[in-house]
Amino acid sequence: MTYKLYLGNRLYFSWSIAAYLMFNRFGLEDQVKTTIFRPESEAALRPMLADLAPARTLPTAITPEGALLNDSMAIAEELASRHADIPFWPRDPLARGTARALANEMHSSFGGLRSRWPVNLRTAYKTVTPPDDITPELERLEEIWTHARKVTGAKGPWLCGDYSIADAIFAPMATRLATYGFDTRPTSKAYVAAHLADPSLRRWRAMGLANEAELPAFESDFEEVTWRGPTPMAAKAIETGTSENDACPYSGLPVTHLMETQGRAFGFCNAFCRDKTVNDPAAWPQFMALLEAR
Ligand SMILES: N[C@@H](CCC(=O)N[C@@H](CS)C(=O)NCC(=O)O)C(=O)O
Repeated sequence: MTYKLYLGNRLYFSWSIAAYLMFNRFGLEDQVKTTIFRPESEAALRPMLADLAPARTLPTAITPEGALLNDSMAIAEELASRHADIPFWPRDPLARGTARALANEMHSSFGGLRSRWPVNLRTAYKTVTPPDDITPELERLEEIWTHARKVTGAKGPWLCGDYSIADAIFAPMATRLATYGFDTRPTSKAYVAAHLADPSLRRWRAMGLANEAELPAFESDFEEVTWRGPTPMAAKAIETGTSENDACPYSGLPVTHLMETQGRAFGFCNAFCRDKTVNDPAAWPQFMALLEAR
């Protein structure tokens, strides 16, 4: 079974992050062929999406039978129906109902935050004072995230027990709070930190930093500060050296591009595989297996 998935620039396209997580975070990454569109602005996007009519929005997933899923929640629900063995939604009915309510509220609301503060995984800004229309939305997020954890008795970092669709759909919002420094309320702070530490999201960001252009249309003039997620293990690309491995940890192909970490050299089959690893080595299990093998 192979899905096709069409997404936007990894650093800026909010719903695309959620759709990627729906495949990557739930173990379906081997069943999907992903295409990334890189328009210079949202306005430049529409002509690029002619083949995704009638909706022409990102994300879009196409099922093996050809159904065109042009909406994040449609992708979520269709995957949940098709893969009953994967707990996209919590199994417990109380937790499931709560997760559905929250996911759908995210999808239909928070227009202030979504329009004023674009997702930007490239950087974080010094905390800005939220405009008046955003403060109630920040309070609402804190309220519903706290409510979900309380009624479902969530003990771990996620809203309704194990990571579910509700968490995937809130991931872009969590990064937004981190980028603009709004992760200050207690539940929000812990929840945002959990997303920023999540390896699936870290891989997406590491790939974005490796491969996506910085687009002025999505950037702000605020003062930039260090990314609010975990500090990545230090690593850098190198031109010469002797790689400990002969085969790329991702593709198995011969090594052509080198990276150094902890005074050791490792090789990859192309610049993208190398650079995504340089950006956050610990997010990549295949690389960590190599690092820890000796
Ligand atoms: N309801 C859609 C919204 C998708 C959406 O608005 N995508 C934007 C980019 S984040 C887009 O494709 N805009 C281009 C356009 O509307 O022409 C979903 O949840 O997936």
